[in-house]
Amino acid sequence: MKEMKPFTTIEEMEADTARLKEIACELCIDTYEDRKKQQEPHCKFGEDGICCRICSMGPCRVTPKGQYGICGADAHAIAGRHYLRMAAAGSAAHSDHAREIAHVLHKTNANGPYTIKDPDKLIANAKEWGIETEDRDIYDIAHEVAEVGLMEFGKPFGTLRYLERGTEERQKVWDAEGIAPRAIDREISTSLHMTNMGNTADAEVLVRQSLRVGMADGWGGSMMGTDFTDILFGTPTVRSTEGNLGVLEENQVNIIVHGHDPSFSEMIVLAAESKELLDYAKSKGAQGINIAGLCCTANEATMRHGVRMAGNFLQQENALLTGAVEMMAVDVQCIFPALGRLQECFHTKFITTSPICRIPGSEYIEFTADDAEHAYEKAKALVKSAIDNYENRDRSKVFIPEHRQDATVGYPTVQIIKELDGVTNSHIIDDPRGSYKPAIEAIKSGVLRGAVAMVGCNNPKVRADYSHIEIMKELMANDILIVGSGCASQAATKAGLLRMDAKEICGDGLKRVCTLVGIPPVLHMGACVDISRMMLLVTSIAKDWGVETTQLPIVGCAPEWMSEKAVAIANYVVATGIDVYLGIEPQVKGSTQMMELITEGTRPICGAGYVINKDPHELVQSIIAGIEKKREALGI
Ligand code: SF4
Ligand code: MSK
Repeated sequence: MKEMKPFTTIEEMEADTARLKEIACELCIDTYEDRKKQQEPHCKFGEDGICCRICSMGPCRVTPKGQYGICGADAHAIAGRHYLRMAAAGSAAHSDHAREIAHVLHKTNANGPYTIKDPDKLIANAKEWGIETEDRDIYDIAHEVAEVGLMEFGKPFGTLRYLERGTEERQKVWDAEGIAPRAIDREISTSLHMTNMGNTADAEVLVRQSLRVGMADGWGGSMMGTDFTDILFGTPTVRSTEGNLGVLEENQVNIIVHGHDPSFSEMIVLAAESKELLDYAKSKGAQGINIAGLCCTANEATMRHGVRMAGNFLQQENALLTGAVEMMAVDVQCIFPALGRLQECFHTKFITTSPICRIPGSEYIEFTADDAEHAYEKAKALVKSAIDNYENRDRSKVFIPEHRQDATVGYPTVQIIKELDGVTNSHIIDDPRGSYKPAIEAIKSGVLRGAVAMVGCNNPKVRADYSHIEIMKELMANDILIVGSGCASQAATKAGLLRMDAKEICGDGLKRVCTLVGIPPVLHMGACVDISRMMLLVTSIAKDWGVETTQLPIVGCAPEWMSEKAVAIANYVVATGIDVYLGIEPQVKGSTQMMELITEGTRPICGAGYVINKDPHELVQSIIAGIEKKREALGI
């Protein structure tokens, strides 16, 4: 029998980081670990969410001698307002990303550079929105879909169109509880208004608006971002790739794309594939051009092109510290400003491309939808400049860690349905969506106990990737299928859990399903914006099963989250009726009422809430117990 390739352990990953950290020390440059130490201990008021600087009478802090801010706001109001502002900022980030994609869709034309890669999805979206499709040019349809989509950001009346994709029961809950979002920008703006000085001080109301602004993300901006990205660049399909810093190549021009918005990285990938630039790279002594991704841009590019993933959030400095990167080109979100100083120690060109993300120390070359027609030419110029930079690489400074793992990626909902429908080979041919019934049968029979959406970032408050990997392994051993996105799925990639043979460490049931269907036990579903795909997956399963989303043995887990986007996500997942297990405490601990509201207080509103535990081993046990409780309630 062929020997199984070893998984990469957390200790091996940490040894790579330690070696790269030594390089940083030799160069007298700090990394996040140093800066974390310098920040410790964290400000207790900030950590507990009871410091307010919303107006210039403050900052006000809640202390034993001062229970109220100058205006009279108590700890619950202060923590609640801070929490809502986080959710609103997260929703703004995802949704503004989607808005840019909508503008790119509006700029498509048959001559490129942006074209329509998934016309079926475009037509389905057009029909859903009542847009005429018969006998129309595909680009006319695309432009109208983009316009209608853009109206979702600011329409004066009604609620978001995508809410109709929810189950009937969810739609009733959202309406009855006043958490059905109106226009996306309206919810973000309302949240900022409510938390402006002299407005809402009632924590319960602030939490309810957090659900609503989260919904504006998950069932608005993120969902649109995902759909329009598929229309533009193709709905992902299953692909083989590799992950971890070992994907950087000793003898090739290494270009890293980093961030979230794929409209820019798509052009870089296409440019790097051109014969002209490949020949040029060879003329400069390189064996090829190696594009690798970081964070969610990596997830987007790998799902559509098989681009290899250099790593997740806390690996961005490590990537530069290898000394082997000719260019790091970033778009938006999750980009350390530290990269601007770090690149000065190497030959690496650090390129920022979005007016949303300008960083000192970078070279700014703007890519926006406004100038879409020149995007490919600009990408070619960037790739050429990376090639020119290859000769400047100082080989005495290069250390590329050897760890890299095979991975199978690319499981959006359509792909999952296709794969899982094969569990019993009982395709329901009269259902155009396909059917989740075989997968449901697997859950009902107990072959699979349930499913967990593993999502979220890294956070130096906990050991990098440790919680992700420990939790996933335990879930796999307990026959719980995992769908992953964002940096969580890259943690799985680096460990080797996206390999087909990762089924060998699963329980018998999950192993059988993986073998029968030919899937890895962790299904890579994309970027953090793609968690909206998971909402549709859960909705479809609930519909096919004939139960409510709250009843399903399916939960979300973000053990290492850090971004405000994660707060928006957690809110829309809860509002969709799915419990969320968190390994990092939201900064509201200074308010007992807020802690109660986010863990229990949302349950009477939407049937779900948070479970928070910093210990990953305890957290995973509570996930398993939660899933088993749902199974018991369903009588399965
Ligand atoms: Fe202080 Fe109230 Fe102003 Fe906040 S809003 S800084 S609690 S006075
Ligand atoms: S990149 S939001 S660190 S998942 Fe999406 Fe990763 Fe979190 Fe950024």
